[in-house]
Amino acid sequence: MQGGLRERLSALESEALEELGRAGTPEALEELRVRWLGRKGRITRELQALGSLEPAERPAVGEAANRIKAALTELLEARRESLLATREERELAAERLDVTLPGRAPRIGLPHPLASALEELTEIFRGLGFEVAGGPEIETPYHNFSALNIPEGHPAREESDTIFVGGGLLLRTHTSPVQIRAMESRPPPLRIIAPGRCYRNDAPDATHSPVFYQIEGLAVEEGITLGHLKWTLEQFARAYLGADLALRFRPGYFPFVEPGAELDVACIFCGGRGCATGKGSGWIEILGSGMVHPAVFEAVGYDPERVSGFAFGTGVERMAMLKHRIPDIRLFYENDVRFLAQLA
Ligand code: 2NM
Repeated sequence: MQGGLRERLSALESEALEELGRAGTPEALEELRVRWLGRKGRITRELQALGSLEPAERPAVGEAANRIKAALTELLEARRESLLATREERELAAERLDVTLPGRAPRIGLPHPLASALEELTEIFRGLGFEVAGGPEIETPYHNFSALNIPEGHPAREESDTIFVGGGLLLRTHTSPVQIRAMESRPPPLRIIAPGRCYRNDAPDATHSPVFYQIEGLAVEEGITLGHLKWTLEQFARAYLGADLALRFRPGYFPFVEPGAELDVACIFCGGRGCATGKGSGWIEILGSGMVHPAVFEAVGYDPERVSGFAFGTGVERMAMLKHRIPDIRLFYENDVRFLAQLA
């Protein structure tokens, strides 16, 4: 009987050791522990069988059983730790981040060339003492035409040039109505520019776009002269296009000014020798201007006997095209990223 128990214990030990070697996960190992060393485990049950032994045999067999139990416990613990370590290593390897890997560079947006031109032009006029004014893009014919001394039936009112939106309203064809509204709402002196979007019923081509930007300017106070206008325009043109520019100031007609004048620059393409851009003249018109017509002052309630003023208007695309040698106004509105990035 005694020998039988010892042998069974030793066989159980080999069996347990073999199973232990096969357990591949901490969970499988825990199952083994319960099966072998738990309260109803096989080793535990063998130890309970000690009670049926001769009292003299119990110590030796008990000692052997306890040694096996201790050895198994120790082995289980060691194996568990090694399995846990292996698992953690595998998990860490799977989650590994290479923090030295370069990030994906975000694509940075760029200001649109028109936005840049608008800002640059605006800053020049700010530096000359002008404030920025704004107003609606949908206008009344009164503010867009009548108050500007453009009577009904005038060719500038042609349906073919103006986009009407119904309700007797239209899309402003210039930013002059902003100046009219400014004069209506405050007394002189006034020194403002009106940058903004304008609309005309034009078919698009290299120099026309149905949507375009203008900057207009207006200075009103006692004693304003054509000399002030000429000086202001020269400062502006040199600041934007270059200090050593050849300029030409010549008469021109607009219903809302008297006298009216236009400013030309020597053609950047042919240097003034004459080419298609300047229609052979060697000069390119960059803006219209003049002394505000007394009829305009009367329309807004200013006294033309007391104040005088100058006004001017220029196309933002046109100015940017000249400065950057852009051949076609439609490039501003097609949003070809190659063009946009090249100009930014
Ligand atoms: C131009 C040319 C000449 C102009 C006049 C006014 C106002 F409202 F004061 F009468 N604003 N803008 C003006 C004058 C605009 O653009 C070519």
